[in-house]
Amino acid sequence: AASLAAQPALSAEAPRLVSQNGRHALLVDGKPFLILGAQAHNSSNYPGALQPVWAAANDLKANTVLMPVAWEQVEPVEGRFDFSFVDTLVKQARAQKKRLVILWFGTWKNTSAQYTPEWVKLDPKRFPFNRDRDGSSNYSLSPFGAETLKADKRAFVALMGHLKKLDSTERTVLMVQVENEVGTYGLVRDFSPAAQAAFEQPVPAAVLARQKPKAAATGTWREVYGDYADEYFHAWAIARYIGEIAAAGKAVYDLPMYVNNALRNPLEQPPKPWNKDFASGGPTWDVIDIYKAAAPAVDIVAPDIYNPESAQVNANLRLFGRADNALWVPEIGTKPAYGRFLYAMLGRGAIGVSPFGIDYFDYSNHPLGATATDKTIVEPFERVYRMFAPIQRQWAQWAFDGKTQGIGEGDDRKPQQLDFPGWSAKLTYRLGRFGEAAWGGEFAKPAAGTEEPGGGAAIAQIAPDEFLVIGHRVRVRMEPAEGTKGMMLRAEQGRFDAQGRWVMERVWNGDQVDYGLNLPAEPMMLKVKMGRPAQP
Ligand code: N0T
Repeated sequence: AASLAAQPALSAEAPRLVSQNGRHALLVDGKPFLILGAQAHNSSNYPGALQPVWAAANDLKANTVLMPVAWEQVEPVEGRFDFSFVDTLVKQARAQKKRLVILWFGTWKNTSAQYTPEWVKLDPKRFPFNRDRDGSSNYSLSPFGAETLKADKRAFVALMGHLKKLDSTERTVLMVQVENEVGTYGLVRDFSPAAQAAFEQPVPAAVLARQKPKAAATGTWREVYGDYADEYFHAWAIARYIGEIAAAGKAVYDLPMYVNNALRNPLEQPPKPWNKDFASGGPTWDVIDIYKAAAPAVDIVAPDIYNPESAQVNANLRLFGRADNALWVPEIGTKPAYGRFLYAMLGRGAIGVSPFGIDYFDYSNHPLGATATDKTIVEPFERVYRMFAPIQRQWAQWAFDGKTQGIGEGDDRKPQQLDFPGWSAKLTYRLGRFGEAAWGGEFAKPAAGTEEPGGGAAIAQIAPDEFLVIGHRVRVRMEPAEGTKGMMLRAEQGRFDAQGRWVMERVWNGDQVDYGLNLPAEPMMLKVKMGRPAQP
């Protein structure tokens, strides 16, 4: 007993990412965890700014807050570190029963150097910017700045060392984002002498090895990639830079790490060579393999979703959710139209989601986000979080096991279908009580409140013939898979209690099932039992 007492407190297992059969889970305390996130505004990383962040995160029913930690704030004087904000943040997060994702705003924040300390900003000789073709200096720091890399890495390592000291027992911090929306707007790559020399080297074998379809040639970037060479090279240079920082940080404290992406148009297929239409060198979907090759310490490339067109959202979820890349959406705009896509993300097995700007700071993120700054900004997201919060761990496990699917209403308002082994879910939107209403007149009118697309559903196959249906503003019909016979036996409206047991509130029948399961404006949870008749 004496020797036991002398031992330090047992550390909880560090959060880590695991994969099976092309699906992913973030293990926290050894079990899949679903990040129901809330990202604070960019300038809320000061102790006095935290109260409106917790208030909004609580209203949202978020379990995790995504918060920047800025290089300028932790190392205002070179070599002297101040992590007092991190201490306050972690302490308050614990009191609020929230987990954290830390966003490292270092060399690049939305591609710019604005979050670097003054001693970096004021010394371009030591911390060089990208150069244009004519030698003129660009606004974005060069990934070939050896001193910049060294200094950013040192600060990041200090941050990770501090987190290790602070959090190895409680594991309040789940993941770390390294830099923010990197790349360069308006310039395809660095043309400094150091960059040019690297550009004329052969493409590294690790990059070629990941190229699909297999690269036709070996040689310089231009020889292998032609018109795409400049963008791919810049992606490689930035990825290598971030990868080195992430690896050094992990060596000190091994947490999952990711980068986020200001997206290029995902519907442009095949992608055209860069034409000033996105931040070149950022982790856009077409260069995920380059990032994987150049930055193996970066676990996830994540999309920041600020275009609410349903075709764009769905394409991005498809392109970023891969067998080698867990789906994780660290930013989605706060406009109400985005709310329904949470069903698509959680149904597709995302390890988590987070609207951006969940914070009652008096700053409106219109037009990327909501116009409001009050409680109404959380409502479209709370509506969905409310349903998942009580079953978050269970949902993450079902998703990891490949049992979940989900979708948000399309801008075309058309019916959708989700296929499961043995059964299909048919989703229709905007319908009055009788659905397709062959009768016309009043019967054919869309249901009130469906003027804009806003519905969606996520469904888990919790047993071979049993489904959990969560959704709002959608009509769901469960049907036997094409060519098979079967029927719905029972639909229970209910919820899960704190122990994870299903509590039935009523059985839906008659009008409530004859035309499909009409999920109303406020979401509902239904447990649906299907069955197949015996051969007569
Ligand atoms: C995001 C956020 C924050 C369709 C914008 C989005 C956050 C950063 N940047 O509020 O600054 O830190 O990651 C860029 C969106 C590009 C425009 C897309 C137009």
